[in-house]
Amino acid sequence: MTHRLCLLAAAAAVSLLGAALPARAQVLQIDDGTAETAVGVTNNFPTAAYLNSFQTPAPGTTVVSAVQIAFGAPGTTSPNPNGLPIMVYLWSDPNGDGNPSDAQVLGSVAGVISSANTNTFVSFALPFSPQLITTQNFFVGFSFANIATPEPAPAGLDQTAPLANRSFAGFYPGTFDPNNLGGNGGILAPIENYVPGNFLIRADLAAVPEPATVLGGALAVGALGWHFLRRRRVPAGA
Ligand SMILES: [Ca+2]
Ligand SMILES: [Ca+2]
Repeated sequence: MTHRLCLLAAAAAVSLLGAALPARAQVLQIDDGTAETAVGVTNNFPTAAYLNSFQTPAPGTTVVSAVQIAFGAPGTTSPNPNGLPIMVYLWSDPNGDGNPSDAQVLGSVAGVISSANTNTFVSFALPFSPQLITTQNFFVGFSFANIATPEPAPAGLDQTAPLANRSFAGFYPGTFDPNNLGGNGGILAPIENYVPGNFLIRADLAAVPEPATVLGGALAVGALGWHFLRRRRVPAGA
């Protein structure tokens, strides 16, 4: 009976530790939430891709569940891009160097630009599977085919404290191939080659159990078990 109670107490301790250290979703971002400017497409390169590079927190475990994008920038003089179609992508980074010239599409979802020029993040859930990231880095972003003149500027850019080699833009003259960002007859480069900043494009990571929870539970079981054995060895009346 005592043994059973002890096991129940251990289970309760694990449960409490689990509650104290819950698995939490995480958002990866390289922007401060406000865009100071926005970029569009260049002449004769009607399709553009805008993407951010992120280091994978735990390759083989990290799962990207959604991409958040804030379009445009407050005060921009470019035409409002609301309602225009985009494709949202999650890419792997096969050689793990953080540069998307070799990026391969893990999945994509069609979307529409909304809430432009307001620093409002729009979430695009990734319905495909898997969104598991096994490479050291990965990319999230969107492509946009311009059909208007003057050109809208859908990609919001945070210029407050820009990080180099984290935001990239590709411009393509013909059919866009998201599995060939470094070729395709286009130009792929860090955005600071044109204007410094980082895109307001974020990655939502799905919750995974935190190692501390598992370790804490194991320690709790071990401590209670040791306590139980110690009590058993103490002579009655001592
Ligand atoms: Ca800013
Ligand atoms: Ca690469």
